[in-house]
Amino acid sequence: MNVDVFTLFPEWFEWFSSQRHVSNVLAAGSSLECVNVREHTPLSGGQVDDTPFGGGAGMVLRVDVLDSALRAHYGVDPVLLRERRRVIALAPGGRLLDDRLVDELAGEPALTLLCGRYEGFDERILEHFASDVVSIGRYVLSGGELAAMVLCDAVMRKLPGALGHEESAAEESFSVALEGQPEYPHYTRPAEYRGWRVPEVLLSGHHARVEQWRRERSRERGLDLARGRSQG
Ligand code: 6GU
Repeated sequence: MNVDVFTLFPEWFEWFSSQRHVSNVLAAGSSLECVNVREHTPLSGGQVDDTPFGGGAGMVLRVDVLDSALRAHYGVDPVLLRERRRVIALAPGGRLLDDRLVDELAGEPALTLLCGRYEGFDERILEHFASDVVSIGRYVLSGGELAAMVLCDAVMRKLPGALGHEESAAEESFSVALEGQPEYPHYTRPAEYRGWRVPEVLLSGHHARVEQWRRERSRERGLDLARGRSQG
């Protein structure tokens, strides 16, 4: 997969790219490239944002600046770009990222991520350049960068080579294998700690019973989630 991130803070992604499961995916042939939007602004003094028409607090990323940056990078009108590849603007009001969307994006050959800052994007960017607007939750971050990293992290760990052989993203929380339910609880050594014992069935070596127990716990947690309760 080829991921391009349009951001005012490309250096934030250096740390992200060096994380093991990301670097594994990059070593296996994927790419994660950052484009510094500021380097492509046609405006003087490196200006990229402006005050909102109609008044109000904050600054808004300009549509002409993002047009220039996308056009410089891809050599096409950004209005056409979104027909060729997913162009995802990260904004708090977008479609909520969940396992289904992550799976869908993991199947794409290429993604373009647009990170807004401050008050966000001029609406025309979302209307004319983006194929999708995605949010990671109903709260406001100071920019799209962390959300872009969350999306990349979730997508990249689904790609071949991200996890070691012994691990698998197939049977984890919210996966199809778990019928969309959260994952069952995990335990490791010691089998007893401060009087807290690991459930006997997990120590039994009885594979079918372990499987049944895990399915039951997974469904139980799903019901708790649906009722608005949560666990670790
Ligand atoms: Cl994608 N962007 C920003 N700025 N805030 C967010 C978000 C995205 N998702 C949740 N909050």
